[in-house]
Amino acid sequence: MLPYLCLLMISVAMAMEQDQANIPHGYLVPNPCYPTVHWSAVGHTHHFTGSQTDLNQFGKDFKEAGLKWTPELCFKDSDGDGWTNGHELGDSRCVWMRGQPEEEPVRSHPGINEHTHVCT
Ligand SMILES: [Ca+2]
Repeated sequence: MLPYLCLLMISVAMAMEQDQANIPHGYLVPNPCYPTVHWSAVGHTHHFTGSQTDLNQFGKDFKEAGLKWTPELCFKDSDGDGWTNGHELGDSRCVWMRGQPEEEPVRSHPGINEHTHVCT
């Protein structure tokens, strides 16, 4: 049982790394509760673990976009905080492409509304 659990955890971690590379600043999204900690599972409700059952709205929108950074996903405000996903992730003009440097710094988390999120 333990080897299967380890394989599952490794495959989840590898999938998250692939997903992080598909969005601007995917490795640097700040945790609204702990600014010095990055939220590595950006599309999930928990900052470092991810499963298909705990997707936040950005994760659902990212999945709907085919796990790619598209103009539609970029211009969307997934967490409803008034800022587009692109603005929060440092791509206000929605021109970023995988592997390219970002034009702006990351500002906030696109799937966690900092105005309503309760830190526990
Ligand atoms: Ca937003």
